[in-house]
Amino acid sequence: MTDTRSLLDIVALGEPLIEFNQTRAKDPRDYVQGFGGDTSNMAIAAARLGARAGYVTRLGGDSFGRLFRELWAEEGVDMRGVATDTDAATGVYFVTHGAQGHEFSYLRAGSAASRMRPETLPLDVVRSTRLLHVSGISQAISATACDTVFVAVDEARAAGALVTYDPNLRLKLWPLPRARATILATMGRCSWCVPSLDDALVLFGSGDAAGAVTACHRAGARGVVLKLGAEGCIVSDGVRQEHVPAHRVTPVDATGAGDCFDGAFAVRLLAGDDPFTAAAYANVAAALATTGFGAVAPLPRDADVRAVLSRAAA
Ligand code: KDG
Repeated sequence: MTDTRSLLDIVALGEPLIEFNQTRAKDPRDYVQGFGGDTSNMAIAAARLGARAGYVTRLGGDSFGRLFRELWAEEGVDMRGVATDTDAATGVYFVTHGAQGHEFSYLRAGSAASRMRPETLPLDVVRSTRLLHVSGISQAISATACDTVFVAVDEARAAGALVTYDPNLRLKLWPLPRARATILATMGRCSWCVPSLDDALVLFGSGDAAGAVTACHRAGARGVVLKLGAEGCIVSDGVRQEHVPAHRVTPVDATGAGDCFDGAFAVRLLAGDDPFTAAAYANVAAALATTGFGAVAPLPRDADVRAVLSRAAA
């Protein structure tokens, strides 16, 4: 008989990053310390929205690694898949804000997470989830992390899990031809590919939103959600395609909004929503995530999202 206590709804795999986010104070050297890392953001978003979420990564044996363990414990994110490398560091990134939006600067080369490799993958965790979430960043940080993602995806699928995949293209981490080859190969293995329009246009070289959805399907993605930022998203289950409008807010910082969308979409899919309804919920969650500073602090709870949805329906 299966021990249902060990089953998780959602497991994300990747690299958590300690965040230093530039404040709007007069001194541009003022930063507030927070937490980031796309897949960790996704797992926390999913936990706040009611899922049994877990995370797979490696942390450094440093105070930043300990901060992450405290954070995930507070957020109820299962850490059976988290290991510590005493001789490596936890990655860090800085967020600065300018006319073009936010910019990331990384201190992560050689980090503990980049040392992930297939032999150390916690197979029990990956095989005991209903949905695995991975990203292009999880693959870009090192060749062994990339191999680990492929093994995790194959193992999760073999165990019957859904796989969601956000290409999260970061050209500071890898060159476009390698990113493109890896990302297209991964699209062919996922249940739902959830790219941003900006990333898709770079990946596919040209085109428009409709062309990007078609290109993701051609690469093998069974379902596609193309995230359009303030314009909402386009959802295609391979048969039906629909534009799902955004919830309008006044954004303060969009860091992590796409990750919040991914978490919310996954939570609602697993709860039994059709993908269009799940995307409408995720649009609201992602919009609320832009109303505060940092990737994690403003992630909403289910009640916050429901309050907006019921106001809109009234
Ligand atoms: O989506 C937000 C993430 O990009 C941010 O938290 C940092 O994971 C990060 C990265 O590698 O850019």
